[in-house]
Amino acid sequence: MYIYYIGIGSNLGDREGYLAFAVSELTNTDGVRSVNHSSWIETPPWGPVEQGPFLNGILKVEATLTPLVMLDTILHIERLAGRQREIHWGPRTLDLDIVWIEDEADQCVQVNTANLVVPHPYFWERIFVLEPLQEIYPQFIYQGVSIHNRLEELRAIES
Ligand code: A4P
Ligand code: MG
Repeated sequence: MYIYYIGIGSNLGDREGYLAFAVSELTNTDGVRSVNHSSWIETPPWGPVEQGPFLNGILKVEATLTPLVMLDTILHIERLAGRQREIHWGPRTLDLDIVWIEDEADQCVQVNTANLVVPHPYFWERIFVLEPLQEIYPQFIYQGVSIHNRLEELRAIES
C-alpha cells in the first residue's frame, strides 16, 4: 500500500469540473482504496508563461498501484480531460503531478526514472503546492524543515 500526494491544477475551461472529474476517475480506479483532497485554492500563475489563474489542490490517494502504474493512471485521466500538451508549463485543463509518496511505514518513497521523478523536483519551491499540502498533511517535514516554516519563508521571498 502506498500513500500518494498528488498535485492537481487546472486553468482552462470548467476548472472545478475538471478537478472533480479527476477525483471521481481516481476513486473508480482498481487498486485505489481512498481519495481525499484539500480545499481547491485559486492561485496566480507561477513561472514564465503568461496565463490565467489556476485552481489548485492536493489529492491524498491510498492505493496498491506501484508508482509507475499510478503515473500511467494519472496521464490517462489527463487525456480523458482533453489535456493537450502544447506549451511546457502552459495552460491546461488538468495537470496531475505526483508530489510525494509514502509506504505503509510512513517512509518516503523516492523514484528516479526517465518518466517519473518523486519527490517532484519543484514542489518545495511552490506555494500553490505547499499551501494545500499543509492543509491535508500539517505535520509534513522535508529535509528537517516543517511545511509551516517553509511556507513562511516562501511568502517572505514573494512579498
Ligand atoms: N513526470 C516526471 N515526474 C513526474 C511526477 N512526479 N508527476 C513526467 C507527474 N509526471 C512526472 O509532464 C511531462 C512528463 O513529466 C510526464 O509525461 C511524466 O512522464 P507534463 O504534465 O506533460 O508537462 P508540464 O505540465 O508542461 O510540466 P510539469 O512539470 O507538469 O509542469 P508543472 O511543473 O506542473 O508546471 N502555476 C500555478 N499557480 N499552478 C499550477 O498548477 N502549473 C504549472 C505547470 C505552471 N504554473 C502553475 C501551475
Ligand atoms: Mg504535469
